[in-house]
Amino acid sequence: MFPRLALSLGLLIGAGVIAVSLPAEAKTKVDASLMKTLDPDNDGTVDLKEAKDAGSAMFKKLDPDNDGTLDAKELKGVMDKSAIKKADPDNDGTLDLKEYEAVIEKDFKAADPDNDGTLDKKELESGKGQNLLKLIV
Ligand SMILES: [Ca+2]
Ligand SMILES: [Ca+2]
Ligand SMILES: [Ca+2]
Repeated sequence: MFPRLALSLGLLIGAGVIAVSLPAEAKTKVDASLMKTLDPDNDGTVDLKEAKDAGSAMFKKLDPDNDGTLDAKELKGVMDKSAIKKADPDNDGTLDLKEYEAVIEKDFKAADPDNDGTLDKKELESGKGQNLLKLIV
């Protein structure tokens, strides 16, 4: 009886670890419908202007009180506190659209190792591309 119980407990704990570790690995898949949103000119890649346009739509979505800035609460799940601090040169604790777009530009460049000014599906789905996707979708 006891070894059985220990075994089931072990299985439960194991399953718990797997369940907990999954979300960290959850990736945003760049499927056809997401690509359509991000790539209005339909050339198969996302350029910086398209990323910024998507980002400013996201900014509006994150700013329901519509005061033109995002505070840490509104940025929850998108940027953590230390990322916000780095992105906030005027140090007022919130990001305005200009500051938000500067982060998009930085993450865009980081996600574009071949430096051709566009992100293809593979670059968007890379680790660095995921950082950018968080800001724009
Ligand atoms: Ca495009
Ligand atoms: Ca600011
Ligand atoms: Ca590229």
